Amino acid sequence: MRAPLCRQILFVLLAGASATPLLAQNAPLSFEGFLDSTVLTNQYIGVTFSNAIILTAGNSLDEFEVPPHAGTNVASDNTGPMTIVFASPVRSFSGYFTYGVPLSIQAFGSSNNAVGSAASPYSDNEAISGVSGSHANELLQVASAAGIYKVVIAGSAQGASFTVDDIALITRCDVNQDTLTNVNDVQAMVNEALGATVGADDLNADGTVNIVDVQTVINAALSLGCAAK
Ligand SMILES: [Ca+2]
Ligand SMILES: [Ca+2]
Repeated sequence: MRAPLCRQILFVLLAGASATPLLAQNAPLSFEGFLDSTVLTNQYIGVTFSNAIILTAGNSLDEFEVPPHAGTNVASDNTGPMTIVFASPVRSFSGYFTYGVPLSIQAFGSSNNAVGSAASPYSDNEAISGVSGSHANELLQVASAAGIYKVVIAGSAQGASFTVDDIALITRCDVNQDTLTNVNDVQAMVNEALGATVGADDLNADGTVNIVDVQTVINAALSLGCAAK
């Protein structure tokens, strides 16, 4: 049986992409591949960090107290609360957090209005010195159907108070909302454009679900960012 048309198209597109960006936004942000103490800004397409720095196990990171969720790198708050701004709104933000002080995550909408928040259940969940019952790398999440444009993650006002690893984003291009943007989302978007399923994802907000919305998802699947409005 032949693959569905969109899979063939995507295969051609992927085969033609000779240099897939190293830092894809279509998968969780793992922070691997950076040198220790790299200041995070706009290395991930469509995601802008402030007050964030890479820590590497065995170097700046005490991995016994603050183990990575996976791999060897994490991001940490640097000189103050970490802010993450999204070029295109996300429906959900989550990550695996280890903290030495109580943590709060505030989510903001298009007019800087509060749209969600989360707080750490413990005051300290470090692997060795954390409070009884806690565990390192706790999953914290904020979500808003209206769209999250910015999150502010606050521990100590001076920074150096928490780490985060494997940040997962659900963008509007992640049609099936599984935190990955890939051929399955392209297929789902094609089905909507063909009328085979309900056209729920008018990504460019022009009042119709068609090939333009499909192209938007293809671009996101190719790690070019999700340009949905
Ligand atoms: Ca998906
Ligand atoms: Ca549209």
